[in-house]
Amino acid sequence: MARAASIVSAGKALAEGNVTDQSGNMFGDSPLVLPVGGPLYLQLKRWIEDAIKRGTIKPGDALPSERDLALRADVSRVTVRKAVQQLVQDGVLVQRHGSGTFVAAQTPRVEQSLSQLTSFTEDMARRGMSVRAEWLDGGVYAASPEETVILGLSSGEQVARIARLRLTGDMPLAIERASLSASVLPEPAEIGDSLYKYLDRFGVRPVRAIQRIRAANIAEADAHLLQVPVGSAGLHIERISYLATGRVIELTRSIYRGDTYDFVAELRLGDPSAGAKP
Ligand code: 16G
Repeated sequence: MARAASIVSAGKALAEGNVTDQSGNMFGDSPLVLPVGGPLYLQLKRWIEDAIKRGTIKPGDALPSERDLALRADVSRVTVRKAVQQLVQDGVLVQRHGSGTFVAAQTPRVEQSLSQLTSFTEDMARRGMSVRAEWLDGGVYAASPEETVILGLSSGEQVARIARLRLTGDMPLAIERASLSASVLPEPAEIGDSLYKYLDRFGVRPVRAIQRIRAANIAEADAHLLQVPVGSAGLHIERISYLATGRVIELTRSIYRGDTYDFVAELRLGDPSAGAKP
């Protein structure tokens, strides 16, 4: 009986958008009132998602233990585990070994114009966001046949390769793998924080680029670096950049997190006959 009464009062609190108890504990001590409809684990998943949306549970907050949640939601521990697993897969919750399950940090959405040839550093600075790079690889190598063709290298010419994880604060946003002729960049480590700043210094900053974007499911190694679940949505971007002379200066292939980036292009009414074959 007592339990039925507390469910009613929790339901009233939920309807009023307040699920914290008087002690200020984010989950309170009262039973969770799950939304109706669908399998139990999805009801619990929706309850947790709603609590995050309302701000009742905030990024970084720890989730109560599986046992606690099962008791409070009046469901089995298997149901709790299933709901939590799905939320971890969706990137809503993160599990840290030995310390529990937490609400994931909120990912900022970044809008990037597709009509400006800017660098990662400039894009972030314009938004007032911090930027840093973690080096994954950097060195001078024998060029692959593909690099030789795209970069227009003469036979036997070497390439400088730079692979970097790009982050804002602690949040990884993209992995960029660039190849340039080693004659342009003989010491890859010398680029410092920004490749384009380095190229600018030597008068070889690109003035034009062709960028190809396609959807990609992020594979295991990259997912690990980007701190997203394996197979989550990403954008594979290839940028081939040119000097004013028409020479290709850069071939960069990147994986951007799909949950953080919006690429935006301004479209204008064009001449419908342009591009039509005679
Ligand atoms: C951008 C470019 C990348 C370029 C980098 C230089 C895209 C998809 N890629 O991220 O091709 O190498 O900027 O940035 O926009 P940095 O000067 O900060 O090193």
